[in-house]
Amino acid sequence: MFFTMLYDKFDSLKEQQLQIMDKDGKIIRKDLMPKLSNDDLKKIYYYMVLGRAADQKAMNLQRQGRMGTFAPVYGQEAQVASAYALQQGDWVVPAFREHALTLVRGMPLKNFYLYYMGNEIGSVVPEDTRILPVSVPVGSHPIHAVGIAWASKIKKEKTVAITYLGDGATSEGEFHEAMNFAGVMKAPVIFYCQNNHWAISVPRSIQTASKTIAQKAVAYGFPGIQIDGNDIFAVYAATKEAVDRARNGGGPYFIEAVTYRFGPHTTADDPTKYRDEKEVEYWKQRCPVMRLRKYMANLGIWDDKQEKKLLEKVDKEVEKAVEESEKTPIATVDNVFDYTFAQLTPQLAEQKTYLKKVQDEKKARTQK
Ligand SMILES: Cc1ncc(C[n+]2csc(CCOP(=O)(O)OP(=O)(O)O)c2C)c(N)n1
Ligand SMILES: [Mg+2]
Repeated sequence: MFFTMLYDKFDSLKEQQLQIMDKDGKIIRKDLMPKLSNDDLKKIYYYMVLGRAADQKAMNLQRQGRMGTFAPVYGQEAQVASAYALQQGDWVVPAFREHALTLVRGMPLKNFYLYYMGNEIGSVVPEDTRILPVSVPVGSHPIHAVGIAWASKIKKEKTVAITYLGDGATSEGEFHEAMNFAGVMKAPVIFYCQNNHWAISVPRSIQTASKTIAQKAVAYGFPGIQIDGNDIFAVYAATKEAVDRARNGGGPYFIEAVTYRFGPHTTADDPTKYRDEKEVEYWKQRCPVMRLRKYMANLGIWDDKQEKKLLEKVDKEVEKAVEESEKTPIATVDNVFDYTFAQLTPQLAEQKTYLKKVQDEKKARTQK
């Protein structure tokens, strides 16, 4: 068998969570350990650290008024390992807290800054990169992923689509439409739900009466698995199984990655108003970055000197990306309107004409 049927071992109805590495970086399920070389581990670690550094910088920029509101990935960096299980040609359909993993798939870091600086150019992905733009409307994008996956199946492309969503998104009607559609069409799509316990101030406990979020997949006729979403080995193994299965005609797969956001929902939120600091502390003991670092240190492939060098390297990358994004000219009105619809709706055409007029008037004023 080309895949290990992890979901058979971890029945989502029984509240069992797939965990391969414990919170201290020790391997507790050697039998389920995925094949990742030391080089792979270092790469995954690099993207996680880069994601965290990019976040920290973005937070400072927002506080300085140089960037708009954004949703930090802080605490959820193990998402990187899921993108690492994809192949060239596979599609990523993100929500709004996935900037760490999009880097793995070739999204330039400066796009993240551009987007949240309000520059539409940030949504322009490189030609060979299959990532959809950030989707802020909660739960509306999984259905796009299913459509893309279905198209890939019809075209016999052998590519898969993976969509990322939060625990809160599973309460939206479109999420259920997407799940149903995926199951019926046997679309090669993976739903990767980052259950970070909160949807802004709404806790997971009142989001759904289901014991696990993963078990929702059962009702739609495909496997669902709950995993430790801060364990890069569990993340990689489950996503790899899901991707291989989908690519080989097995249809959709649902992964509930149990994780936690350490920071605010967005820069406009104050989590101390609704959650206990003790909860945050509990999860910080399970930090995905720290766990992988401990594992690599125990293996003898990582030390303080390498860590220092890496931090310096990512800081430079972050500074360069910010500099480039601040130097990029603001998107034109055409950039904003020309890429979503082949033919603009009458309302959009009217808005475009209006904005062009405003832009021309502004240009004329500044030239005087
Ligand atoms: C359709 C819609 N309703 C409400 C919002 C406001 N909103 C933005 S994020 C969010 C919570 C999302 O929670 P979850 O899906 O768990 O993702 P997380 O933010 O935890 O990553 C809400 C209600 C929105 N953006 N779109
Ligand atoms: Mg959430």
